[in-house]
This record gives sequence, C-alpha cells and structure tokens, in this order.
Amino acid sequence: TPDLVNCPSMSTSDAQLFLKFGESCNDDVGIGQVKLSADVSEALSHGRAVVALESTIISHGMPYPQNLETAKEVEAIVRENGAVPATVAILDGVPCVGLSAKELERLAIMGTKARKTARRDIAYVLATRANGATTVSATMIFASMVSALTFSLFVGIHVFVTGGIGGVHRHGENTMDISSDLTELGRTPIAVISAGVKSILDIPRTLEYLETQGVCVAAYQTDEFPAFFTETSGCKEQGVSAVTPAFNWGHNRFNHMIANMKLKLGTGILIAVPIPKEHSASGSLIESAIQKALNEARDKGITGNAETPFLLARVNELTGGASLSSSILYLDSKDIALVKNNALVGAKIAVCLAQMRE
Ligand code: PSU
Ligand code: MN
Repeated sequence: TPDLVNCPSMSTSDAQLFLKFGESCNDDVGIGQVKLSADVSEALSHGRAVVALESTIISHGMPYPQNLETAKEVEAIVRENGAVPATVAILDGVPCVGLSAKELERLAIMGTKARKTARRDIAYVLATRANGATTVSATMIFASMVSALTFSLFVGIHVFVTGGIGGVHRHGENTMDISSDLTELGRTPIAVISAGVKSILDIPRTLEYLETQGVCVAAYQTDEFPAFFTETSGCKEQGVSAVTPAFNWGHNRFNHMIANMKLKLGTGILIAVPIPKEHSASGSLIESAIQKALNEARDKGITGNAETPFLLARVNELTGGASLSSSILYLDSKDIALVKNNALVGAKIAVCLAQMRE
C-alpha cells in the first residue's frame, strides 16, 4: 500500500504514489509530499471510508493528557462506525494524514508548542521543518489533496469532522477578523461536519460570508443553523437547508453533498449538527453565560481586541470554571460531547459515500 502521496497540485490526478512507512521516514519526505498513515493508505487503496480530523483542538484545545484521551476517543468512535480516522498534523515539516499512536501522543504532549497552522502558515511550517497543529482550513487542504489523487470520485477523504469552525468575529466589519476556515470552505472540496459556530462569534455574518464564498450550508435534520451550545440560532432564512441522515442516502442519492461532488463545484460544504438532546440543558447554561458576558461587554464598551479575552474570562467565571477549560473558542467538556456526536454522524456519511464508489 502507498504510504506517501506526491501532491504537486490539487488538480493533478496522476501524481505518483510512493511506498514509505513509519515515523522514522519523516526525513525522507520531500516538500510537496504528504505522508499517509498505514491505516489510511490501506483504507484508501481499498476504497474504504476515511474521516479527517483536525489537530488544533488537540494542541490548543485542552491540556495533556485530557487532549490525548479525547483524540483517541474520537478516533475510536470513527472506527466503531466503520470508517478510518485520519488526524492531520505537520510533524517535522511533514504533512501527515493519519497519525500513528506515537505521533498522536507526541503532538498531544507538544500542546501549544506546536504552531496553530492555518492556510497562511503551511509554507512556513514546512520550510522550517517545524511542527504544526492544523486548523480547519489547513486540515481541509491536506485531506482534499489526498482525494484529488484517488482513483474514483467517491474514494478519498470527503468528510472532515471537527467541533466548531472559526467564523466572522463580532465587530468583524471593523477588525476584518474573519477566520480563514470560511474562505477555505469556498475553495476546497470537502464536507466539514461541525456543531456550528459559537455565539461568541457573529453567526448571521458568518452565514453571509459563507454565501459570498459560495458554500453550501446544511444543517442535520433541520433547516435552522444551530448555535453550537443550543439547537437554535434564529438563523433560518439564510440559505440553510436540511440534510437527511446518512442512512437515507443509499435510497435517495439526490442530496447536497453528492450533487456538490458530482458537479465538481470545487467548494466545500458545511454540515452543522445540532447539539444532541441529552446535552441541551447544560448547553443552554453555557450559552446563557455567553450571552450575559456579551451584554456586559457591550455595556462596558469593550470591543475589538479586548473583547474576546474579556468574554473568555467572564464566561469562565460565570460557569464556575467547571464546564470550561482555558478558552470557549476551543474545546471544553461540552465540546467534547459535541465532537463525539459529530464523529458519529461524519463516519456514517463517509461510509455511505464509500459505498457509492464507481
Ligand atoms: N472554534 C471552536 N473550536 C475550535 C476552533 C475554533 O469552536 O477548536 C479552532 C479550529 O481549529 C478552527 C480554528 O479551525 O480554531 C479557527 O481559528 P481562527 O479563528 O484563528 O481562524
Ligand atoms: Mn482570526
């Protein structure tokens, strides 16, 4: 099975496949190449389902060893549901799609020493042979590079599971702080399964921006975009369409994702999965703390760069620190439940797509 994929450009479908295995081969991996884990290369060569996972939530989301435990649990859920997990990270300047147990542990221990790597950071991290934890944008890039090299439309990495994506920040109309996750969704063809966008961000403007980028936005079994910690965001009329559960797809191949892939629109698709019912009570508590902190920030005239740190600290206080770790922009205990639920949904979608291979 191929362990290295040569990726000169995403549109090259006849790039060479190399045979290389194990962590020790990092030194042999040239710039412009992507290393696949043995599991992932094996799954791809048999046309089986693979689900990409990001790594910023490991490095920057939680402290060690909680981050390692969570990452392993999320990978296990993907496996239990019939797909192979491909956690993406850059190790010693090598983009890795799928991490071995050792590599995953290394990244978890490294924590915030790994650079948070979005699209703009990739070239630097590769050039300096550094370690990078990939955000949603960088994870999309490497996962879809692999898809571009596979032998059939439905084989590859077409599904990527995360907790929450970045969005337009509040006051983004002044600060221009808009996550590169959104522009990536406009240019890289992979479905991103998330719980939506946190309400610390500007959800309506995030949806506006996704429209500008031509991104199909779907919500799982609802036509209202979820607000991460709650099922509703009030954003109903902003082009959000309901997608049916994956188990229905076999009977009805007319759905958003398949249409997007078959037409080769080249854009990503965002599938937002509402918080599961059993978590909605505690989700509401966090959400009301966020709303309270937002109101306080407004009353105190705290805006711009000062706002996010204020919100993070205040929400932490309001929830007694119990439900939140360092940052509500990243993972906390509630997010973990959401990521796990997304992993389940994402794996099912990936399995369904793999069954459609020609
Ligand atoms: N939002 C969350 N959880 C996260 C992130 C954002 O609710 O873990 C992480 C993801 O890796 C995402 C990145 O891709 O932060 C976006 O960062 P920025 O806003 O700097 O683009
Ligand atoms: Mn930003």
